[in-house]
Amino acid sequence: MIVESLKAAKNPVILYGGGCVDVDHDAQTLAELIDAPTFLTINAKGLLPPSHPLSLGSNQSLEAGRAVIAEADWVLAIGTELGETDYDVFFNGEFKINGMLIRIDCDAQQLQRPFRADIAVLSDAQMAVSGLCNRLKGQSLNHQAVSRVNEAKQALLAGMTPDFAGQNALLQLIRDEVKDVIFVGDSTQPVYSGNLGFEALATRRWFNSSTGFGTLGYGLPAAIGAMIGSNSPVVSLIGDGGIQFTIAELICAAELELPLIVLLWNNQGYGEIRRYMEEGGLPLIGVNIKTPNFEPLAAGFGAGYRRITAKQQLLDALKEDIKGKQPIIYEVDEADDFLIEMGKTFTCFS
Ligand SMILES: Cc1ncc(C[n+]2csc(CCOP(=O)(O)OP(=O)(O)O)c2C)c(N)n1
Ligand SMILES: [Mg+2]
Repeated sequence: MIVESLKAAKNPVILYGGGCVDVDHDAQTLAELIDAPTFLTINAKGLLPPSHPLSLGSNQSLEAGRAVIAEADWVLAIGTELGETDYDVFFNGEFKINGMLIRIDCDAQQLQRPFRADIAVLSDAQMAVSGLCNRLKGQSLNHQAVSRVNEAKQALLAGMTPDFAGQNALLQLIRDEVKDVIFVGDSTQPVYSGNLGFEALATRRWFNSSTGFGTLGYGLPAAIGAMIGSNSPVVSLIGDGGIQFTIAELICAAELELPLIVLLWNNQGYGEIRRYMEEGGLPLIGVNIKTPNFEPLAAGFGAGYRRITAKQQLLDALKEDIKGKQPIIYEVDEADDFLIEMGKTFTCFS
């Protein structure tokens, strides 16, 4: 029934969620066999390579991404909760599925919320994806997906702000410099930007609490856990507000001699909340907080410290510090010129 529906479809799309994180190359094969624009939730980042011609990354909360989904006559959603933080992160209720919805999930209840499936399949993601690939092999479906994807990409690039581009360029630079790096983020601006624009090179490389309740302070202890659990280099992304919730955990990383990079995003306050207040014309209450001097604080916890102000300085520092034996804070100020400079050449999907 699913195969027949996809064959009859005019402009299907695929939504892969975190439930697909262990699906093999078939995830890519299925997108190609169906010839559908494909979105990845934040937890599914890395399932398709960044420059894959059918991938629209994790941009389903942005207008150009949403339009592709809203126009689709069939939506194939696999292992995704279709939750707000992935599909309606600006909470404006504008995410719409107008076509027929096929859902595949290993949780029966999830198949009907928050969007009711027209066709619901209770299954492990790998089994379902491989099964569909087998059924579709040899059938050349053509849905002009690449041109729909390219059109949406152009619109997404045109809508990019310098801040967004600068923050994503910073993340991409680190990704390309530190092999197999895992990012573990808090609720801070570069994480919000990266949730949309960052392209992971493999799954399980991009974690943060913003996909759930977004508790401040998560990003530091979770990064320590990721480092212990994976033996990979880890960069914690955390703000000057959020780090104050759990900064004492630094001494744990020092005790374990973990060369954890803590990228401390400094904007002298609860920046994202301040922005909401400014945009809403509200009085700024409780967001311009006093933040500590992080250099002596780091030293007190047995951690290193660098104030990062240039691209080359960051690259040199990373080379040295990931081989080190202590956690280290890299303080970056949101107003640093090098970010805007890097953003000028940033293109998503690479
Ligand atoms: C425990 C907790 N309190 C409040 C919030 C609401 N909140 C989300 S982001 C944010 C601002 C965090 O500031 P900072 O860590 O400096 O990051 P920035 O937004 O400035 O980049 C706040 C207060 C939250 N997520 N968790
Ligand atoms: Mg801040």
